[in-house]
Amino acid sequence: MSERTLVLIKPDGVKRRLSGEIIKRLESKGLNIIGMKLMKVSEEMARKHYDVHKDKVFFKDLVSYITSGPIVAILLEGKSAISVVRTMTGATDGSKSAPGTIRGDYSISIDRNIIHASDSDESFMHEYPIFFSKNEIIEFQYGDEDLF
Ligand code: 3AN
Repeated sequence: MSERTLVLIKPDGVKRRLSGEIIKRLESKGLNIIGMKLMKVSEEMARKHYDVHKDKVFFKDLVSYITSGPIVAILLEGKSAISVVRTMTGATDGSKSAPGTIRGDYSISIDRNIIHASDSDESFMHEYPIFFSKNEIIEFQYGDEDLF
């Protein structure tokens, strides 16, 4: 079933010039980009995005990290997009995520783990309006759906 998901290439991913590599993997898998931009995250946006973690000890660090530099926000659409992208992302702790996953290949840390990806449709519905307005979502047919 076609789904949508949100990916954020976090400030460490952008600074390490991994954006192209990550976008390449997502596109090659067969996911369609329907929104994408380089942007700065305000403290208010960060607090809203990480709302579920507001009582955790690392909440303050999460907010300061995601606001520390530009991110690339990407909206994707495709078959089982949420679970497919989570599988490609790998476990939260980069030192434990499997080789072949994005974190497994590029991160060795739990708090500098390069990428965020929605973990459920509920999270996606909460998260995506923080980063995209309606007119930034481009709906079009790639026309190659039968190849995937
Ligand atoms: P994921 O990004 O894999 O869905 P979550 O939702 O459990 O992971 O956590 C959100 C973010 O909080 C993670 N991407 C990570 O950067 C950070 N985080 C999670 N657990 C810890 C922890 N124990 N210490 C520091 N940061 C953490």
